[in-house]
Amino acid sequence: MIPTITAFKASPDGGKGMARDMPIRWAFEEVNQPYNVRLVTFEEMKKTPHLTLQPFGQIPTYEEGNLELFESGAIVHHIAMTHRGLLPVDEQARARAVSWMFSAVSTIEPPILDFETAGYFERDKDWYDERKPMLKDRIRARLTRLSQRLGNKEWLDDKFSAGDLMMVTVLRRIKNSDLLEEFQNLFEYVARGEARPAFSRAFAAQLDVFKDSQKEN
Ligand code: GTB
Repeated sequence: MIPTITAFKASPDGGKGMARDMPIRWAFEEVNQPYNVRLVTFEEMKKTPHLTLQPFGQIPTYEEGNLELFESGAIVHHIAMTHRGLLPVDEQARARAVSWMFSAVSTIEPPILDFETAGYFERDKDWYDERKPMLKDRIRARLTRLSQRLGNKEWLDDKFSAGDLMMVTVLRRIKNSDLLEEFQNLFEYVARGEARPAFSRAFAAQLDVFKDSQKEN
């Protein structure tokens, strides 16, 4: 059965592939699993039936037969667990890869999200300019350790895994700031992820959706 995911009908990211259907598309492409996409508007996301699939009224979701999932990390994990190619067969290596998946979303992403959210919603506050360097320093603290751990390796563990897929996805969110460039090996790590053929196919698919949404406007 071909799984169906949901994505923004009109992504606010301007086609940059920043919304969270992107890691799922990428995971599908890595394991050569075809998938369908149901596009939803912001309005539809906040109502049933979408709310039944995603309790917070967000994308992405995943449906396959009677299995319904939400949370992009959990969906990537499910794809990786049910196909070869994104998690090592060796039990310990697999557990390490899953640690990196969690690390991406629960250690690296939170300070990045704080910084992003402040940029969207707090820019006009009189304390924003004072707070911004502090938020950037919190990201730097995490990136410093991550950069040290990656060193001159290609991927976080021996081979590319779902851990790298999630980590690259999270790091892409700061691509437009100067932060990533401060860490040359992380900058190159993200570029390596984006150079994977599976990433390119996923990126092109989401860009097509964005271009179509522009035609409709
Ligand atoms: N923890 C959930 C997961 O990982 O699945 C978070 C899902 C989530 O944040 N979904 C966002 C959403 O549906 C879209 S991806 N937001 C609508 C809402 O909450 O009402 C986050 C996102 C949105 C936009 C950009 N952008 O414009 O650059 C980037 C990322």
